[in-house]
Amino acid sequence: MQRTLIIFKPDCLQRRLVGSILQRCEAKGLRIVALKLIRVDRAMAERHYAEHQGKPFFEGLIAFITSAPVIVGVLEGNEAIAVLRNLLGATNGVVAAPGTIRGDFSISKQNNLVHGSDSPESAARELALWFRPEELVDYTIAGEEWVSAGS
Ligand code: IDP
Ligand code: MG
Repeated sequence: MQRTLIIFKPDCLQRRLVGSILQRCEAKGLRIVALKLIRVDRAMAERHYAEHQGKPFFEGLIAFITSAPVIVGVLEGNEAIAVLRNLLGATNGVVAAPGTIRGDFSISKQNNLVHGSDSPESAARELALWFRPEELVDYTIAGEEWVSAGS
């Protein structure tokens, strides 16, 4: 089992798409380990997007992610990091494949609705950045073997 960070970005909440997108994640077989609604401050945004510091879109990205509340969460499942990235589709909503979240709901490079960790290293860094260990909830979920057996 693997864990990945998900952020429902401000456009996702403003467009009332959180439920539709979380539904796709749950239907796929990912389960919620943590979830919280927060307003991101500039320092947190800069830490999360540190790898993009200096890029032309950086300032706009920080302004966007701090502009309105987000929902940040942790999802768990077989190959959760790659599974979520595949559900999201390409970064740019203009070219993201239909059937993916960005392909179906986004037509922007920046306002692409959802963040997902891009590697095990990123997931570990991002989980530690956004959540205290006690916020990650362990529990059993009915029927899990029907979803995840045989991985
Ligand atoms: P990712 O979210 O698919 O991993 P990254 O390249 O890590 O994409 O970029 C982080 C975020 O920065 C993107 O999700 C998007 O919101 C924004 N972004 C990336 N490239 C551009 C761009 O060229 N113009 C505007 N915003 C961008
Ligand atoms: Mg990225």
